[in-house]
Amino acid sequence: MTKSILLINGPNLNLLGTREPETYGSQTLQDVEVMCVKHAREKGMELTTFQSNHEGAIVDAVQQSKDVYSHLIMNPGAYTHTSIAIRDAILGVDAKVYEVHISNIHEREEFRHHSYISDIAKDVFVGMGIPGYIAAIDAIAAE
Ligand code: CA2
Repeated sequence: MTKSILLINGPNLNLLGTREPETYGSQTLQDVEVMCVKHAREKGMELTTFQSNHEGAIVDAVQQSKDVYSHLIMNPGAYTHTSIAIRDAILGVDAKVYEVHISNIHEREEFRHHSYISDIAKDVFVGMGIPGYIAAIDAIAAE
């Protein structure tokens, strides 16, 4: 079966490349999305992108991914640390979930140390910068 990936980025990740380059790099979200689509295609997979600043819209996207995508790559942004709703939506789909964080959430403020997603994710990539998204695509290709 061809693997199909939905890449979901959460709140404020639309600001990538516009500020805080020391934490989040200098590539824009569009740069990252184009790079991920190309990289997935090179590995023989289809990747679709989605970004929202709204928790409910992310819940909707996860629900609607059911039976459409075999894998989700998710950077839920700050909702990582707060959202039982996104966790519950993930538990309702069969897709394997790979969690990505550009920064190392475990070396930042205490409130970023806990993720509601990590224990239900197949793998977690933190603190690798933007290449963490590529690492997640490679991990899916290698399954
Ligand atoms: O390290 C990550 O990828 C985070 O998911 C990013 C979230 C943060 O709340 C998480 O704790 C860790 C914040 C995203 C903010 O993105 C920006 C990007 C550029 C400029 C400003 C914000």
